Amino acid sequence: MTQPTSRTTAQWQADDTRHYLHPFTDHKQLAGVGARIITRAEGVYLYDSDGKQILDGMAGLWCVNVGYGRRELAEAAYRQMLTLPYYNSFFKSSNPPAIELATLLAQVTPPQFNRVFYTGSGSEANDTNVRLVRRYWDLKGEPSRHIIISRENAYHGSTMAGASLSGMKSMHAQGGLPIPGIVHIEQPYWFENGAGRSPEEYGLHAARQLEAAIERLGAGNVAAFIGEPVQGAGGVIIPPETYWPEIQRICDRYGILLIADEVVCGFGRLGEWFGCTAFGFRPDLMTVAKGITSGYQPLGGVMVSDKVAQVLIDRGGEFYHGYTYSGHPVACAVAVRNIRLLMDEGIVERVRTDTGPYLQRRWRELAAHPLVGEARGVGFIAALELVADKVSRRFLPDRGASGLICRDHCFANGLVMRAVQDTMIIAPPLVMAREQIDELIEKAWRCLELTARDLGMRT
Ligand code: PXG
Repeated sequence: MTQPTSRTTAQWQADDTRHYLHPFTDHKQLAGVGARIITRAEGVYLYDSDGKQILDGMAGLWCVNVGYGRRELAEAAYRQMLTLPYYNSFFKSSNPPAIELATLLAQVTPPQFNRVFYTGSGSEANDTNVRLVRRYWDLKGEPSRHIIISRENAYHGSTMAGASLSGMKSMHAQGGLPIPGIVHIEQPYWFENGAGRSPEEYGLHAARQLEAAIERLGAGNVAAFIGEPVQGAGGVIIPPETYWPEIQRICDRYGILLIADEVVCGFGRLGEWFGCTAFGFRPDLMTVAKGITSGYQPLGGVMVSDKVAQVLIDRGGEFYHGYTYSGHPVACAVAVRNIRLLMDEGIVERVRTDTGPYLQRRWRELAAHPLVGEARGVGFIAALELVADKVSRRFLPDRGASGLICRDHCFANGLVMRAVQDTMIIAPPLVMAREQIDELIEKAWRCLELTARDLGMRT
């Protein structure tokens, strides 16, 4: 069924331009072209206001893990809205879905995690992390430990603390960020920074930037290190195997807390429930959002390890932090149902053993294209580097332009594939089947051809 909606696309776009300020958008530019109006979705396909079908290679925005149109999630929300649409978790109150979800999260997360602090989003959860680690060190009697080390080109959200933890210069330039006490080190981006080193050597080199920063700042001033197991919004930066074990060693050596931002990697994206398991490290805190509800409801949280939670509990005193929607009953009821779907239907397992390896095998075929310098990925996340020269890994002269050309061809050809500069990225719904993976690869190849043609490259 692909019929258009009651209003025309032009009518939707006119009101959109008049009244809606979109996130991460050049508003002047958007007003000139009008937004793409997505009206409905089913499985792994989106439909726009002209009835056009688009294969969603980005799972919405890295979040619709179980795919679109799952009645079970709609029914869970409907039932919960009728029973208890809202109540707060302040003033010694709680509610059944929040408790049920907390219990389930303790089961599916690594063993050190038995407690969750709920938020409404990933950004809020990372703000919570900043408050929480500083509170932890205060209670431990080491208040000078307040600096949090993050990485260049990381993405941890768009609130004041989230954007500060993020390592994106364009974000910092707007609004005087980062806030004090946040320091950034090199990202483990072998393709761009690893020239002359093997991935293994480069992984150690990049991790040791953390050690150098701790030595420079003084270990007694450092509270925590935060990182995405695989950087998502930064361009699907997959660290070499040696990176995370070395980060773990350094955090242990200096006694600093390790925070895994699992907003993108969590709930199956890498073919494991969490990215830290895939890369073999053991965080003290873990940021979750997105896939926790498959995006059907806004919800985030911080998983708090026993080591950290015990200090809060034993020392006592109020932690002056929380949100109106912490533990929202409808969002939590949907998350419980979503996690059960992931478990009962073996969705994470399938990505690990079947569709993930298949996607990765087919994705690497794209490396044969003259425009592609590297095709990388793990589980259901992947990237292509568009380059001028495969051997020297030289990017095209107008950095970022070819990525946008390719992205526009993708949309026009019924595929959502995102561009981060000249890196093309995908993170499809975890339920994408083999035939749909074939469709994705075929469309991606065609769009690479069209991009190369526009760039005047011979293919
Ligand atoms: N951490 C990570 C790793 C994320 O990817 C957040 C935190 C913040 O979550 P909320 O729910 O506050 O958005 C994210 C969000 C992009 C893009 O362009 C990615 C995100 C958000 C917006 C755009 O890929 N990720």
